[in-house]
Amino acid sequence: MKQTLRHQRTAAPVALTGKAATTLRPLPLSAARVVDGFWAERQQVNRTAAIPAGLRQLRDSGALRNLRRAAGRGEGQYEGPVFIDSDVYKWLEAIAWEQAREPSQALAADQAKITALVAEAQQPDGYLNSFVQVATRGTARFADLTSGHELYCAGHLMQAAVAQYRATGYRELLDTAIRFADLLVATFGPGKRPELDGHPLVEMALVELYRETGDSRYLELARHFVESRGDGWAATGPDPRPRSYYSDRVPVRQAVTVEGHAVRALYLAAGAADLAAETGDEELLAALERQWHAMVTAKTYITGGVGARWEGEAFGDPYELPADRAYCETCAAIASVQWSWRMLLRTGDARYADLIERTLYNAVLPGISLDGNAYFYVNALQVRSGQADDDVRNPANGRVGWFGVACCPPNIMRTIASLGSLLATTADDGVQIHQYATSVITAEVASGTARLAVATDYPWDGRIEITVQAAPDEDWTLALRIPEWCADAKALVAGTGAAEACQPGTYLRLRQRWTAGDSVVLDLPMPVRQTEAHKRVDAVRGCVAIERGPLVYCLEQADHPAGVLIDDIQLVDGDCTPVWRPDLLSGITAVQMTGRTTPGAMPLYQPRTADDGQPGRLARLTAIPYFAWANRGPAPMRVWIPLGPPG
Ligand code: FUB
Ligand code: ZN
Repeated sequence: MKQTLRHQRTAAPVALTGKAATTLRPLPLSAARVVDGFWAERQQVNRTAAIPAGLRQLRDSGALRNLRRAAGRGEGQYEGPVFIDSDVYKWLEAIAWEQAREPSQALAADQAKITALVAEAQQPDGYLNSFVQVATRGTARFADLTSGHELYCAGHLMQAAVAQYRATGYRELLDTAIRFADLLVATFGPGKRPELDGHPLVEMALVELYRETGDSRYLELARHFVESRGDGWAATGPDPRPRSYYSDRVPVRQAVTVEGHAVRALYLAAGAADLAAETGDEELLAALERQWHAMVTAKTYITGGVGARWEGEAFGDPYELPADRAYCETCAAIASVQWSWRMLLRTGDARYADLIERTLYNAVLPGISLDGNAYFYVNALQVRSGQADDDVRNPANGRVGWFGVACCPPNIMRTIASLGSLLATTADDGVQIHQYATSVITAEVASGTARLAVATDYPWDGRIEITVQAAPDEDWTLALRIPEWCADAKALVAGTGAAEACQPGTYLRLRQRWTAGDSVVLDLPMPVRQTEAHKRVDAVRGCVAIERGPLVYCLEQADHPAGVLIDDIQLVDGDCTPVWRPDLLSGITAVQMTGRTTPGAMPLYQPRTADDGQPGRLARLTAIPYFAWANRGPAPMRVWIPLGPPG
């Protein structure tokens, strides 16, 4: 297998062309390496537990058997949902990014075997979809674009192929993807078939394939798919849910908010952002900024999770953010990160990096167990005692090893494997650090190369030390994100003795001629915060959420005795003390607080009383990071805690 620098230079999910109108440029994984600490542990679990288990699940679920059947060498009926091929592609993408981080013969062998199987399943004209080839014997090709997911699967194939090529230089999957993309170019677009896939994703993938190959037909097809949305061409098939479900009610340029199926909406937005970057389209960018703002100000959970409704896995109305019936699909959080990343590259605006941070820690990471073997599809913010049903997605039932519809697990795998790409960027004036992790960042600045070592215990501690290991002999700017949650950040540039003023939600820009050995210490104090929601979020009125640093906390029954039911608990305003607990949940900072149990049984309804009657007993409460919940079996949990009378 070839490994060349040419490929590694672009080894990240987004690699722009020279023409892209962005403010920032992404770094490849080889130049933004997480080397220790919190995210390194997660990447290790992803590599050693989640990804190998994922391969077993691809075998057990029938995903690989389907491809073998499509290749004409397997017996039996098609298995699983129509889009099961996409599980294989997302898993292939994950192992590609893993190899960019650290090549391995075992991963390379799995990659070669499954890549060959995918190529073998492809038809001579480039078509590839195991459901259509096996279940309909090829008769239903592009026959149900509304719900058939053929272009969605094609998009995941393209993303995996680009990843594999960028990470390893191995191009068999890329050639397979190009053959399919060429068939799509010949089939869809102006003067050809006008329909759209009911599930966006191919837009983002086509732009990335254009970026990799330079073939502008892929960019043009992406443009067509983005611009035709809203004309009603997605919802023409036999499953016509409301057009908003398919992101096909309003043209992207005219939309003022996000609506409908959350994953669909956000993959489309990410693809449109890619298009806006590569074409320099300011009007499209402005529309996306408007929609992103509407999402963040009225349709996003405190965790960064999105998609409030189970019905249609959809965004709700503004402020419709129930904690207990929150849907918050893990894939929707990942799509949100993908969209924000593209907006950040385009604009350089810190608010996108802030949302990425919030979402990664509190909406993506909760989707996978600490041991990497079990998942959540739905990420509710409250589970009550006695709540359970037969829906495998319901978090009240606990985490599960895989799902019949398994979009989320391999999506998490590829996201964690490629996480380094979100850490930092370059621009004409220097390097920008967006996410804090113990890492080594190498970037071209001015007329040379800068190498930075970042050391931190983030997210548990806000001290971040950045040491310059190499730098060109010229002035350049080191930009450090000051998180929106951090009111009292301080930065000290060693040698100058002067503390720099830091404004939350912006970048601190330090411009000078850096030399090897220079260092900056950024101190982001992390007092425990009590956060309340906008009054229109009726579901949590009178409640607070506990936050510390970038983490959202929750109460889980496992940390409380039976007499302290967290369903009934009220928070007594007072001290909230962070405590490092190496013994708990692989090591976390817990938050100790005082609460009050609500007394006795009460009828469902009763005449309003002037007070709460007898005050309940005082109780010690322990809050844990929300991402770590449900690692001790299913249990009641709540993020939002009602405020009670003072202690
Ligand atoms: O339709 C493919 C995937 O299945 C969607 O992205 C998820 O929301 C789930 O419905
Ligand atoms: Zn999913």
